[in-house]
Amino acid sequence: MSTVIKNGTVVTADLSYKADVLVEDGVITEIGMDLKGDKVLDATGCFVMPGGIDPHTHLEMPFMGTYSSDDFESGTRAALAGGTTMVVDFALPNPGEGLLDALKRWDNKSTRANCDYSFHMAVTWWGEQVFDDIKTVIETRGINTFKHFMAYKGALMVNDDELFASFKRLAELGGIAMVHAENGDVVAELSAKLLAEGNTGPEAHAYSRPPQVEGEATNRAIMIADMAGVPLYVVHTSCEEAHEAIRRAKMNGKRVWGEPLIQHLTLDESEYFHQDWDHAARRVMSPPFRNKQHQDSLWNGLHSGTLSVVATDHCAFTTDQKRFGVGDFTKIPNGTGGLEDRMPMLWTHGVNTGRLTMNEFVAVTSTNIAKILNCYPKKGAILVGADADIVVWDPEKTKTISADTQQSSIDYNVFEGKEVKGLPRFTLTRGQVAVHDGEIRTQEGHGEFVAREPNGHVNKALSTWKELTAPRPVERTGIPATGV
Ligand code: DUC
Ligand code: ZN
Ligand code: ZN
Ligand code: ZN
Repeated sequence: MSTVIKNGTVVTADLSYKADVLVEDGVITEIGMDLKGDKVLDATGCFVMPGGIDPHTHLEMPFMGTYSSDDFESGTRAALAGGTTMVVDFALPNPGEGLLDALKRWDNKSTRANCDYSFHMAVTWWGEQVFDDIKTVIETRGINTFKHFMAYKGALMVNDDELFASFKRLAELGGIAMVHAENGDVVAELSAKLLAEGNTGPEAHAYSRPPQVEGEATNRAIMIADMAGVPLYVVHTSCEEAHEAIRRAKMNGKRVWGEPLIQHLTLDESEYFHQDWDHAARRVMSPPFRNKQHQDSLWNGLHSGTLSVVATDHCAFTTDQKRFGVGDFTKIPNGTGGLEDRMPMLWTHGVNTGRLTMNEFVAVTSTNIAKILNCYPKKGAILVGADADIVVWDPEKTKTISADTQQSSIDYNVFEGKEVKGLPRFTLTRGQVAVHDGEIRTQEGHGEFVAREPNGHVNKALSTWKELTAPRPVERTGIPATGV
């Protein structure tokens, strides 16, 4: 059966034009005027865009003594409700666990996905097995991205020697390094000091992770990646210090990307000073929300192109889970949700305000990351042959965000009460209508794994210089005798 999306305006990362889109067997088979199909979806007044890709989620993740509360079913249902048609989740090995064993756990969880998905692999410890497994993961599992935590000391954090070893291995095999860039040693010390001084509330979380810890780690990761020759993707870039490091790296010809989150773009640090403990704790995530100057920096990066992708770091905990941290802010599970709200919030605060063009919106929500992850144009494109992961976007549709109507399984929403204008009329996942005017028609298990090969990205801007200065001993005459 064929489906035709009629009378809309196709909006891609490059251009906007009037056309119908024909979908057969889950892929786009024709784009043109006056197309016919068995089933018609009316896109009058709407923009027909590539479905969103959220490259940063933590679904049902064991973390800080509990599990994040959205799983692959509720998480991908939330994604589709908001126009996102693919998520990329992080598979996390336990200490000493092999990468392939961790992936097995993620394979099992993800069978419930309502939309397509892929994985990044986390490198949470270093040893011979990880060295070997990276190759197997890249060559046999269709995963080319590897995340390293520079924070969460004593748990997920890896040190600089481990970073360098892993980055070199990835450079050799064509992988991309990713970092959670915060200086974990400094965070640990600041946290202990704050607690000792009686700062136990959620606001201390923000004090314990100032922009400098992120700026320092971002710079360090960029320099280590440069020495290893590996491309670097910096997740959840939240502040000017980190953005500045990425800007400079790009200006110097390094292949480095930055990923602000919708939360950091639209919510600020005042949330942590709210009178209500629950309100503040529900917004505890790392990095924390920042002030307005940092927000401006992130928005500027998106339209100037120094920041490439808007994600969510969707890692949802219930209020009861957040309360593990009453009396000790370091025990509040870190994480906020955003999968359902990323696209409407970015449209409302980006496109409707004039900060982003519609084409830039498509670039930062879908196309850029599809290219970086090497699944373009299967994903991230409205092109013949691409998967029919499509959002038919109604720019006039409005709603007030509320936990009462959300798909996420938690009991609150960090965007509660925010008005959005611009929402999906239809969301299609490989041609199936999963959302129609707010009505959810998702199908558990419909989602398929998206394999991604290495794509030849390198980070070798200084390679000619490196050859000239390759270390070699200078042959000298007249060496003075030693010990005289
Ligand atoms: N930050 C969070 O807030 N949650 C999950 C992991 C992370 O880095
Ligand atoms: Zn992180
Ligand atoms: Zn994360
Ligand atoms: Zn309708």
